Parts: sequence; C-alpha cells; structure tokens
Amino acid sequence: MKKVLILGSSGSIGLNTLSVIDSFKDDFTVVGLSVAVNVKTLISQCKKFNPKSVYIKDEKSRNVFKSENRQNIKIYGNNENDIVKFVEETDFDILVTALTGFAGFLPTIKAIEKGKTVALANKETLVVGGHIIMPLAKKNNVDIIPIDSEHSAIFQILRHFQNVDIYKIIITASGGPFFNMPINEFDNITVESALAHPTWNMGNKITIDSATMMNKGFEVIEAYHLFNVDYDKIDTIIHPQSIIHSMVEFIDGEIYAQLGITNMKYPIQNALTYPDIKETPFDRLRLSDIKELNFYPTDENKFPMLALAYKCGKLGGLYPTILNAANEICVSAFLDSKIKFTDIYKIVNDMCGSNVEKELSIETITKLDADIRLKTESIINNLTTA
Ligand code: MN3
Repeated sequence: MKKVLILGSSGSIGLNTLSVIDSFKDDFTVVGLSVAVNVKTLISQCKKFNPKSVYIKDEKSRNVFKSENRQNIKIYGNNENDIVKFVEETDFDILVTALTGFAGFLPTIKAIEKGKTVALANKETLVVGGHIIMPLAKKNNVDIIPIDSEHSAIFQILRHFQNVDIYKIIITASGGPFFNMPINEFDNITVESALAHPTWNMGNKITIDSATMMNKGFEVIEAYHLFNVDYDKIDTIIHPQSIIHSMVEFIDGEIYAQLGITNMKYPIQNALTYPDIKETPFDRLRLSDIKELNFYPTDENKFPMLALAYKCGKLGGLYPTILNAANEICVSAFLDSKIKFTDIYKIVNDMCGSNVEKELSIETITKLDADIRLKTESIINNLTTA
C-alpha cells in the first residue's frame, strides 16, 4: 500500500488523483490533503479518504474545518512555511504536487530531500527551479514522474527506448481557443472566451496560460529539465484534437507518438503506479471514433509567449523565474479584468528585459520571485490608474 500526499486536492488534478486512487483502493491510501480555500470539498474528501493531516492556506476556511473536524485530523496552515512543514512531518511515499504556480517549489524540494517520489503536475516548479530540482532528485535517488499529459507521453515513450538517441521531442499543443482568431482581434479577447478551452478542462490559471500559449512555453522548459534535452531539440506543433499527447523522433527517423483520451486520469494512473504499468479501469480510446488527426505549425507572431519561453529557457539562470512570476501576476490581473489579454505578453516581456546576474539558488529564486511579483503588480497598478 503506497501512501499518497496530495497538494492541491480540490483542483482538477487533485480531484482526478482521488478518483484514480478510488479505483485502485488496494494499492494506495491517502495520508494528506491540501487546499487553498475550498474547505467544503476538503471536508467531503476527508470523510471519504480519511487522511491523517491536512493543510489549509486560508484562515477562514481553516476555522470552518476546525469546527467540523470530528476525525481529529491534524491541521497545518497557521503560518507561511506550514506547507513545507506539512510535507516534512507527514509520512508518505508519493507526493502529488498539483498546486498552481510558484507555490509548489519549496514543498517539492522538501519531498525530494526526504527521498520520496514526486508525481509532478505543477510545471512551474521545474520552470523556475529545474536546475536545482533535477540534480537534487538524482542525488537523493528520487523519481520525478510527470503528470502533465505531454511529458507523461514522452516519459512513457522514452521508457521503451532508453538507449536510443533522441533527434527531437515534439510537444503537441491544442492551439487553445484563439488558434483560428485573426491577430487583429486579440485586443478584444474577453476573460470568458479565454477560459473556454476547446479540449482540456482545467483550472483558470493554466487555461489562460493555454490561451496565450505560455503553458506550451513552460512545457518546453519542463521537457528540457525532465528529459535533459537541448532546446533546439524540442519542438512544438499544433494538434487541435489533443489525441496525440506528444511524440519523440529518434535519430533513425522514426517518430513514436502516444495517443490517449483527453482525460488526466491516465497520466495520473501511470504516475502513481510507476514503475508498474497496470490495466486501466477507465474508458479506452476507440480510434474509429476519431475522424482525423491534424497538425499545424505554431505561430509565434500570434503567440509570442512561446518564443519568450524559449528565450528565457536558453538564457537560463533566474530568467525563467522572472518569466513565471511576471506571468502569474499578469494572468491574475487579466482574470480580474485589470489588463487586456495582449497586455500579458507586453508586461511579461518587459519584465524579462531586466538584468539579473545573481547566482541560482533556492534563496535567490524565492527572493526574486517575490521582487518580480511586487514590481509587476506596481506596473499594472500604474497602468490601471493612469
Ligand atoms: Mn500539458
């Protein structure tokens, strides 16, 4: 029985993880759950899965949970570093990290220091800290298993071809809701239309990142770290059906693709059962239902975030930290209707023009992340009051 700790249990990945665990009752037990605010969902999850401890970020939600805590579950969240303490003090085998944004960085490091397997859905952790996370995982003999569907696909393909040289990794992208929209209409994009993703049902932040294609940019950086492949060997391609989750081309010219239903239960199942591969209890993909699989080149003119991610990834050091922090603030400002869709790129690109020379460490990343957030917020406030 493997003990699972889930960070972000009320989000889309968290819910799917619990539903996978529910289908593999003999293999997994839930020992810890965390939410930011959604205490109602957490309470019903606790009744069903009986974890030993929980982390609740929001104070009000924490108080609601305390007043209804008949299971005597240990509660974390009273101070800033409690999520790291929660990971440190909970006895688990697998950490599922499904937090949004930078928040996943420090708890992931703690799990690796404890020598525990990390099932990673929180790509921003690798975007900002891949140069620290991957060597640390190697040193501690820890497996980082991707949940992100594209990386899960690549991970599965590479398991079967461990000694073959990679020519290219080809990450597929749905293109998001604006793939067919002319660029001169981008200024009028509404929050509502940006949240309407054509193929995947996900949280708000990642859905906006998909609309700008920042998400694909992050995935390029994520792939660079996970698979130790140079940026010039990582391509992206638009594949609107999202049935092929990604591909690997080897030096002999053969391209291998992983196909599947667009549902996160499959990559989650594979991450949790790794290194085993188990029969799925979920629906199977029926190829005869799919009429066609289409491919188009990505358009960096319409989606400059993708090129910016390559640029920051290649620059390395603290540039991906700037990219991520500025993007998080801009996405949240866009969701609050404070800035336009096209402002996201403009502001993030400006922020990435900053000069950073500081050396890369957990401390410099954490400090710069906080600095860039404040700077970006003040730029946005000046814009909106001007
Ligand atoms: Mn993905």
